[in-house]
Amino acid sequence: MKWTAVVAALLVVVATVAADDAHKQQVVNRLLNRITCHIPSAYAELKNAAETYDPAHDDSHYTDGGEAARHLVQEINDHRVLEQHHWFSLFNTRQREEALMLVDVLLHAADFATFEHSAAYFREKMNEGEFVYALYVAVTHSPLTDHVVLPPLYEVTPHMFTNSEIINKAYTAKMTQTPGDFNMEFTGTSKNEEQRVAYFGEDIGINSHHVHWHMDFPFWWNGEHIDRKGELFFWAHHQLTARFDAERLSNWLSPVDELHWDHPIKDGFAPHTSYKFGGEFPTRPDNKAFDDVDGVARMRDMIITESRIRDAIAHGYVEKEDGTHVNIDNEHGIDVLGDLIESSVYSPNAAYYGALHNQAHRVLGAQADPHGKFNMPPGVMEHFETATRDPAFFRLHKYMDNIFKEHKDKLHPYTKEELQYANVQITEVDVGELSTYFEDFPFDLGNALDTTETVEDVKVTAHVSRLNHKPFTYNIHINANHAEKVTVRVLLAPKFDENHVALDINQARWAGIELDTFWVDVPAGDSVIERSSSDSNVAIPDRISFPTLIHDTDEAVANGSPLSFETDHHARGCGHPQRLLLPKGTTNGMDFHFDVYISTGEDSVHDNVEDGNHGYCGMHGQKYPDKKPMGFPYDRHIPDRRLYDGLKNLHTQTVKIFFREDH
Ligand SMILES: [Cu+2]
Repeated sequence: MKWTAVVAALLVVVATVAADDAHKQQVVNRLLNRITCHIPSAYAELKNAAETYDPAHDDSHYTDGGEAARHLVQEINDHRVLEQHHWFSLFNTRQREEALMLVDVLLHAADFATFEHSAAYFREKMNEGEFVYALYVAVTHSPLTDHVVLPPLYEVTPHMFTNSEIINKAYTAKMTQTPGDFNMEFTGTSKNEEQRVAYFGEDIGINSHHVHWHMDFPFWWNGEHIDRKGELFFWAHHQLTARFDAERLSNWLSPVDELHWDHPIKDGFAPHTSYKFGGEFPTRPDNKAFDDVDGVARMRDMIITESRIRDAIAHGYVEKEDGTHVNIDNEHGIDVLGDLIESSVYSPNAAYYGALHNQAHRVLGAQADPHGKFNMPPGVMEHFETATRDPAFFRLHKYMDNIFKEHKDKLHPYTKEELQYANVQITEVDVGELSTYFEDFPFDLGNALDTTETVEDVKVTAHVSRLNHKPFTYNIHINANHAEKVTVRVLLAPKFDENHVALDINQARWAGIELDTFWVDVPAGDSVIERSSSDSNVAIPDRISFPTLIHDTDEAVANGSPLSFETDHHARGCGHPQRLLLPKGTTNGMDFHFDVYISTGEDSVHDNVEDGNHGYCGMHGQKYPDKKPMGFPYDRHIPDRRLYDGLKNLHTQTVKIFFREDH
């Protein structure tokens, strides 16, 4: 073949792949658009599949011979599945089973056409909540949909991310055919001090990160092994907790206290949020004493579960079902404990150690109607989308975080040999201005509303105030004895508590926020490592809005051109929102430790790690890129700070974060 022919052939391949991606994107958009309405006739292929496809007799198109599809079809025919127009909660055992049946079907589709036709078919027959969950999980994990960008959930199921007042206004707008843009307030009033940090717990980006984290790392996952899943459960939630405390300190509030099963739950919560179907989310008053929850757990079960886990930590081993022991007094212990506490399918002994985290979410969610007397739907704590709104979420996670800390504090402190890295000396780190501000963010409410082919849609949006920061850079000046790849870890930690008492090194290290971890080749001699906030490996950029996604995809499909957005960059929804990289700080400047720690590049698992969101979310389908424990070198007790003070490869300084009222 002549080179021109080769190039032409390659171009055809590239164009086909691009067209293929655009087509897949369009299918996923259409499956999720107007999720509570039937597939419209304008989506001819999907509508046709929904009506004529027969998943129970298509064995050759599924990698399991069609077993999962036949099973689900049988359940539907036997009228065993949850009706449509009903709430769905992943923590409801039967509802979860049904959603997972669909995940099973989709993940066994041998080709995309089967994926598409199965999804269309079951979309019309299953509960909408179950369908959305299953489709999101399947798109996240299926190799057939590698480049598909999932639309932001806050625009697919807006009810779960906004409040009833906004939804009511949206309905009125549609009824009166008047476009509207409504200002979404945070719940509660300033009489409630917790409201000062509602901008964080109710941030739709945080909610979105949290729900995606649990889709990337489902507790029920029994497919291909996910690396360090238990440790990531610890780390992602530890970071959420530490970040929440930094926001609290920025607002003159004390760090969050942990939950106690035998004390009343100090803060109540009135969600002001409604299900699309199922009425209002239940409200919990202040100082509610815990009640046993019928069919879920008694409070003494929770206390027993906790003490079994803490016994394991004290013993330094977990007892497996067969009576053998797994030693946890080592750097892998945290991974085992994460699996145990959540608990996931990876738990070595769920019968004995229970499911502390999942049960706690259910128990907290049901406190408004613990005996089912009032037929209340699940509480906000029973959905990953809504859980962080409730101050009880952070109390619960502080409680579990302290259990993890008990284990970490038992491990031997790092030695000088483990911490030092003779090759590099950090001479100086200059950090640009760190400042934050609030801005308005609009999102689309179209999917909150029912639609018919006869009534015109009107544009309905909400806007919400959200925290952002000015982009910043920092330069790390180093001197290296020889050229080598190095690991750079950047941490931020509050310097003072709410009474302006300085945190000691052990308090500060546990309150630390991972800003970035990255690898870079350094030359021998003096050099400067330049890094910018937008490079951070813990954060993701804003999601592409659903209307834009639909518009750009339809255009690409119509023109046979590639998608205009970078699918790889936007494919994952897991990741701390980039704009929340910095805590709010204060008007006069709030003091933080800004630490840079450099160690050998041998800490890296992969030869090459592209910048992304691996810090809190790992690398999809690959090993976590950092060999060291998450949080290293501050994850263990520090008996004597002089050891850290003497390290040439650690640079620590105080910086200020300014909150700008008028930016
Ligand atoms: Cu979570």
